[in-house]
Amino acid sequence: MPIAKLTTDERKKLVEPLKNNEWELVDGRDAIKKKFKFNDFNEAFGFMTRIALQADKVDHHPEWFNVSVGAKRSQTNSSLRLNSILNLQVYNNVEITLATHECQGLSVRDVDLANFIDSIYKRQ
Ligand code: HBI
Repeated sequence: MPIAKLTTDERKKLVEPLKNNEWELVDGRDAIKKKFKFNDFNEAFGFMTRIALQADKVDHHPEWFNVSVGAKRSQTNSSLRLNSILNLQVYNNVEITLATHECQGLSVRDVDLANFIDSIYKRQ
């Protein structure tokens, strides 16, 4: 059975609660995204590992970036150097986008994975 895009009613019931929990709709695409923050890379990667194991189990995969909060392109070289000296450039942020390629939009698989992700996230 091919997977179906969520209906309007399903979006009200299933996506609205996620939006109240910091998930956002992605511009120009039927997908949801959320940023997660951790104390350090170790915690961020531990979180990603648990999601990766679940993704493998349910055969549904996130699009994600593991980024550093202090390493923006707009920063000057000297402030990037300072970050590295002070060890502030830790890859402690994870940005996750969920969508279902098969139906080219949001499906119940994204809702399930988002709820799993929220259930293991320990807010800093
Ligand atoms: N992950 N996000 C996402 N969307 C999919 O449609 C998807 C997936 N992981 C695996 C998967 N589909 C497989 O079912 C197909 O690639 C065969």
